[in-house]
Amino acid sequence: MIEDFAQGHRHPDIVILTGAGISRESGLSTFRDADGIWSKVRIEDVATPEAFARDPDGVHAFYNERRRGMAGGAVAPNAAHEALARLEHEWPGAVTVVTQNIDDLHEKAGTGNLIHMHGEMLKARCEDCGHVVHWAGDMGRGDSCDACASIGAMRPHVVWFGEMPLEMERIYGLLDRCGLFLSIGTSGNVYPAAGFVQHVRRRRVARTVELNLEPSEGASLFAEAEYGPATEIVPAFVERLLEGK
Ligand code: BJW
Repeated sequence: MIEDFAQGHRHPDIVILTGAGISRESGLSTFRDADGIWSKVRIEDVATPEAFARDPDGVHAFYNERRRGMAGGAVAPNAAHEALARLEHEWPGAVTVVTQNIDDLHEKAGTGNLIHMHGEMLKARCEDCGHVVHWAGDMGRGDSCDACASIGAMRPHVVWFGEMPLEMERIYGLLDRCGLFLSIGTSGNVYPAAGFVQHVRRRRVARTVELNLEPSEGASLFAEAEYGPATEIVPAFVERLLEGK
């Protein structure tokens, strides 16, 4: 670490990468845990552009069911989301949450400085013209685009395997400037997010911390780690950070 801290930058910019584990205690499934989404459906059937081209109805059905579970406000942010929103508001430096999650729990908790690198469940995108629009109901092949009127081209605004995650240039810019990189509730299986810690470590000036239920795939790459449920370890970590400990 931590030259940033040691050199007197007591409140360096913070980048926080979050994954499905932070929303688990709000009732949303993770992907790779024993009861996770990928234990019930195959990635190749629902989370690739090829799957959507082959079976749009099947892919729409998968996302419609998950969207129904989230729309209507039944899913609420938990203490971990709330602690990160508090950090953003109370930390004197910049705090940015880069989430792999497509749920809206960070924004519901009050996080404003937020990048959804894998897209958002409650948005649709037109494959023909790229128009992105809020979408809370079911989506299907009969839907048309508000902007170009194309029918059948609306798709979930999410990033599937083989597609480029969103806002990567901005994210790497933030990683290049941060003095603390926190990774919360992610298994470290999916790139490029899984490579962020190595990117930050190359600079040798930033503190890297993993907060997860158990050691992730890339746990050994972090200088520090704490393990336990997000609703316990994230608020405690934020509290210590704000107290300067
Ligand atoms: C708790 C907890 C509690 C539980 N408290 N913690 C070889 C072949 C093919 C492709 C590749 C390849 N090698 C690399 C790639 C690239 C590929 C990739 O990474 N594949 C790997 C599988 C190897 N990546 C991509 O394709 C990405 N794009 C890309 O690389 O573009 C570049 C490019 C493009 C084109 C040409 C050339 C280059 C895109 C990846 C898109 C991922 N999309 C998904 C679906 C999004 C929509 C949806 O939700 O349906 O994103 S997959 C899924 O995984 C989702 C998640 O965001 C992502 C990460 O999962 P996450 O969040 O880590 O969840 P889990 O379940 O894995 O882990 C949960 C963790 O929480 C666990 O550790 C638990 O212990 C913990 N936990 N309860 C705290 N209470």
